[in-house]
Amino acid sequence: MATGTKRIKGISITRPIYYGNNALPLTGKKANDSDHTHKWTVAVRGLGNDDLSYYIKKVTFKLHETYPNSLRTIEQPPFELQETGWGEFEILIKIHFHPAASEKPVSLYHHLRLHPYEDDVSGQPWPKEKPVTSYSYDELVFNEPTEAFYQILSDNNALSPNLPVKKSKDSNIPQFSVQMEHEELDRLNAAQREVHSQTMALKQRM
Ligand code: SLL
Repeated sequence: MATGTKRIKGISITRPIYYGNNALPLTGKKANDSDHTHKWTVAVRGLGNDDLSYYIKKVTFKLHETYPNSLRTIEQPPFELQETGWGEFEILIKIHFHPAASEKPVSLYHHLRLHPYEDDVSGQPWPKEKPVTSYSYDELVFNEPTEAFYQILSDNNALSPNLPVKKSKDSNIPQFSVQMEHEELDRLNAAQREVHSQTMALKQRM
């Protein structure tokens, strides 16, 4: 067996990623020349925009069949794809890892989002010039990595995920952060208290 292909027992490594899209309405000449209404970018990104190419070899994006050459391959960072179009659809994102990892590609599904489904946080209708963003945060888990892959990850100081502490003010980038996790937890706790108090009130009435 070649060196580095041995797997390290009992270890698992996690890498954080964002995947999703930004979209803006098309304006001017471009909008008039075709039935396309939006320009959008679908991307796989690291935290704080770090270059993921030390462990990701390529990313493929499978678009709707209405697109010419609907299987697009991005072999260099940033692993993103810009397009224009008229409709929302599901994109199959496949992440292929560095050969030393001996890992199967990971498939992720992203629903391309072009339209704001809600008002702006200010309660105002969504401003036209504000990009619509839809990103998911996930952690890739590598169980029993090969020695070579472990080496690559540790050389890049990447053995544990590090979610940003605060939410970013830039609405173009994903907003996942420790702060957001805490806010979500607060909302869940509040909902749980509400359910409890309604249950108690109902019980009393009965
Ligand atoms: C819908 N089920 O009807 C979806 C399909 C497909 C979007 C959306 C094609 C662009 C092109 C395009 O925007 N397809 O013609 O190159 O909403």
